[in-house]
Amino acid sequence: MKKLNYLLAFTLGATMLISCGGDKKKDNTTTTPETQTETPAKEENQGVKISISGDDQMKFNKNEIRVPVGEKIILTLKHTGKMDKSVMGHNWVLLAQGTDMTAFATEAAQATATDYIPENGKENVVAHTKVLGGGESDTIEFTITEAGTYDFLCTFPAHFALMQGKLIAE
Ligand SMILES: [Cu+2]
Repeated sequence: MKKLNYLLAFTLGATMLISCGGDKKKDNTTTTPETQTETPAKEENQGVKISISGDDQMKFNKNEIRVPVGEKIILTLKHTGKMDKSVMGHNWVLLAQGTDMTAFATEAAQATATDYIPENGKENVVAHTKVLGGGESDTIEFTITEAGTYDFLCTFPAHFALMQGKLIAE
């Protein structure tokens, strides 16, 4: 009888252990819906995708871009032309509000060693892509923290007069 009690106690103990393990598994399954509800939030965090292109006619396909303030912007610049970047290079440069665009572009056009982003004036650059030739593309990420209107331009020499526009963050 004592042996039987011992066996019973042992069995009970083992069952409890198993049920404890089962509880842990249950805990895991209850966290699954939480991770599922996190998924849409992650999608929001993936950012707002913007695309803009430049061509062999020295033009952007957009002169106005609207973005939400405080959200990650994923911007892709595509050069839809065929010309080499040494003759028809394009980049997309976003300037801080209040920047003198003509002065900046003049400085940038001479900055051949730094991909047309001038050392003197780069503090005015909010975001920029690299310079692209025909068929190439570049994607950058940035966040605008202050609502307002920002100038964007291509800083390849002599392009900004035709290749510029406004980014409106709201
Ligand atoms: Cu250009």
